[in-house]
Amino acid sequence: MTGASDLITSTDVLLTKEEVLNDYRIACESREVSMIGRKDVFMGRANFGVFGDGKELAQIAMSKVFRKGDFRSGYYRDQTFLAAVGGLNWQQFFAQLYAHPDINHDPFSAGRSMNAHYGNRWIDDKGEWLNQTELYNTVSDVSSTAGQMPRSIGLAYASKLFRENPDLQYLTKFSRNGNEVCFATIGDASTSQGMFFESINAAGVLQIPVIFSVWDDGYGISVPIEYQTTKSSISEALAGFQRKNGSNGIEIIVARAWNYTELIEAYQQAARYARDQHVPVLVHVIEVTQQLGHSTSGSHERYKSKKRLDFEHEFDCNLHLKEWILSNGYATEEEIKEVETKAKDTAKKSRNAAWTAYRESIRPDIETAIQLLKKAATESKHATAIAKLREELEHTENAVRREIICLVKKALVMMRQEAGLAKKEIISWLEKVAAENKDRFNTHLLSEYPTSPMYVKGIAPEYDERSTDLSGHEIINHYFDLLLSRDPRVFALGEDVGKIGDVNQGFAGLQEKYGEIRVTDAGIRETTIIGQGIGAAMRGLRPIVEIQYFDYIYYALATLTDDLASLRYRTVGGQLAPLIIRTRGHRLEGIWHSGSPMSAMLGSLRGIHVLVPRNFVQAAGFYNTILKGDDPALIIECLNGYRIKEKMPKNLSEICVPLGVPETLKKGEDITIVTYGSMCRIVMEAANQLTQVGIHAEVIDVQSLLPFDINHSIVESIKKTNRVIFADEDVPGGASAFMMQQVLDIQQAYRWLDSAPKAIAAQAHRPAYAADGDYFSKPSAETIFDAVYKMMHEARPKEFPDLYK
Ligand SMILES: Cc1ncc(C[n+]2csc(CCOP(=O)(O)OP(=O)(O)O)c2C)c(N)n1
Ligand SMILES: [Mg+2]
Repeated sequence: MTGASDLITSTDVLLTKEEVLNDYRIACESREVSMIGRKDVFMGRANFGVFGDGKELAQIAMSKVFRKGDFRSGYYRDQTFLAAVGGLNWQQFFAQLYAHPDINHDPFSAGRSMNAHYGNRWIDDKGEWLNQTELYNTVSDVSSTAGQMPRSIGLAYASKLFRENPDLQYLTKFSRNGNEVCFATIGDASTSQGMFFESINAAGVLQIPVIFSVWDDGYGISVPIEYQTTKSSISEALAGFQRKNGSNGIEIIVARAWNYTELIEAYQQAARYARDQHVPVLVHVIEVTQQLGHSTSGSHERYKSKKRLDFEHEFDCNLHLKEWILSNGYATEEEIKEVETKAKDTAKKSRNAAWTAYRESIRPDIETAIQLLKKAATESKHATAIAKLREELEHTENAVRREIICLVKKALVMMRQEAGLAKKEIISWLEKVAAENKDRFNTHLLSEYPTSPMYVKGIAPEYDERSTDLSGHEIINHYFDLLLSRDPRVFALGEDVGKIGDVNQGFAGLQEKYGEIRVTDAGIRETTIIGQGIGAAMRGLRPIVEIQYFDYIYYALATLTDDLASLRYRTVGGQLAPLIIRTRGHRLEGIWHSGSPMSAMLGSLRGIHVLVPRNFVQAAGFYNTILKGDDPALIIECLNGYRIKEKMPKNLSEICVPLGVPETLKKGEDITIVTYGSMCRIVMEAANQLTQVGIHAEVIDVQSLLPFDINHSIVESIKKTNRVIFADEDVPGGASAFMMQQVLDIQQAYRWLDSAPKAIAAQAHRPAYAADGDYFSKPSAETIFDAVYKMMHEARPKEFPDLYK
């Protein structure tokens, strides 16, 4: 490890007076908005604030080497950087602080994220990619500490793919020869997270253009660095990763947060390594301060010593920049004063403009509600009480939409037994604002553009007399071969995916055919495998990344739920990562190979399609559907299906399975059994046995859990059978309960039931090992048979006498 000055190959930092004064202006404005923002929270204008004070200079230095086409993957301290590259103006900064739910005011999240969570928009209003090489790109920030790290690997990895794979040159919207660098930023305390270490290691192995900047202010809220980091220094702790004598690894540069030229030189050097040579770099920015404390949630005087507070005052980077400017003769005291005064003015004006715009956006609702309540009072028997509601609204300072609607609904309840024009107007106004607020707060969980995979039409498999039976793994292997040959954007990545073509040979022989860059082995690092996929998908590629066994998805769950699943929503449709996560599950054996944690997925992956094909022809159809669209998907293949024979369709590369469309596997009129995945075969076995005793079950494979039966076809089956069982091998109250809720509640199927509905699931514990462990842990054909028979016995006891009496 070396200090910045030892590493600099050119010490000529050429700075004009104009540039220096512009830097000082940005630093001053940034500090001012932090201070005003903090006051706004204390005045009750905003709920919470977290700011970038003390980090201004380092970020200005970083901005000088940030080019169009690059990506920032950072965290909530980065306001100065964003402002320096033009990715943020201060009015927008305040709009987000106030949670102004309008993309024209808070372009990062339209009020959906708390303040300091930035991001630019990558697509046009038709959902088509903009030219990223002409943008300063920022991935929308997540709050979870180190959550930005895994995707940083993918953002940088994409540059490697663009540089090394000539077939990708046509993707001119995304790269110019892989010259793009990913700038990842993180706080010192957050480097304690596993995600950070995993990312550093992955970068060192992969040799990709990522610059990790650690803003080291010595604290993670109140916990000092001694409790966070070995040797209290992340650059020392990571010294073994330093690249040397032709080894792989990372470059490590240290620079002080208050030293303008040292910082500029450090970033120039870092950018040369990363951009030119694709060598990852850690820039450890030390002696960082935090003038205003961690956030508005409390003051840092509670936990910082006087000595530390004095240090923070003395090493305020903005003061040091000012001194440097004066002592190097770049400007006079008067010129400096002028910059400071203007910065104050700009900050104040931006705040006022943002606040006024935010309040103006709510004012029409307040005025309308007051008018409605006035009119209601003239009509209603409850005039006095309604007048009180109106007064309450008139006297509520800075009323928000919730308060307005709440008061108007109270009036409606008072008028419940009355009729009249005013009441009618209230009802239609409530409907109108409900629709508007749905638009503001509930849209873009998934793609809402013409490019959505929901619009992909089904294409059925076709067979002829030459169609032969092949094992599931041969079918999917053939499919992946066709896919890799037709679409250079697709690559496959995961543990054992490369050389041996995955543990079940889905990619067998394909690395040899398409090269290591298309079919690639990865280390055992689920979180950054997902991150590698997310980042690459954000840059126009179509990765298929693999979680070797479904149960191990838990290692990556934080990244999947916090980052990938929320991406569209938190950017109001502005950002996307159409990643495919491939895994194999169901009917595995043993505690860590249960293959069935489906409800955990349903609970955490809204924003990702969750698909459960029962065989490999269906799986191929789902891959095609997802690849034609722009959403991410989790595709869970049936582990015990790889060896089962299926008929090979002649149009394998074209078939598409539409999302949210169940398939009826067997017709019947006595009972509907709803299931998915490997349970389809077990349920079919039970259904065939049931036929022999005169019970005709209709078996439905839902095929896709998210989205679920979009055309409400299951209720149609229940209208005929009047009985239903939901069966799977997840925990009790898991995905079987989810299916039940969808059908009974959303599809209102309870109206047609003659028997109590039933959910069949596995035992609550993880499954025991081996054939008997599986049999006594998960539902079997006998479990299904018994449950159906019991239901039929209760309904028609004469026909179906109790089996066990
Ligand atoms: C996974 C997770 N755990 C805890 C938190 C709560 N939290 C928010 S910021 C923070 C401290 C982060 O400190 P550091 O990384 O040094 O960044 P700094 O705020 O000092 O710039 C904590 C614990 C969180 N956001 N995410
Ligand atoms: Mg810190």
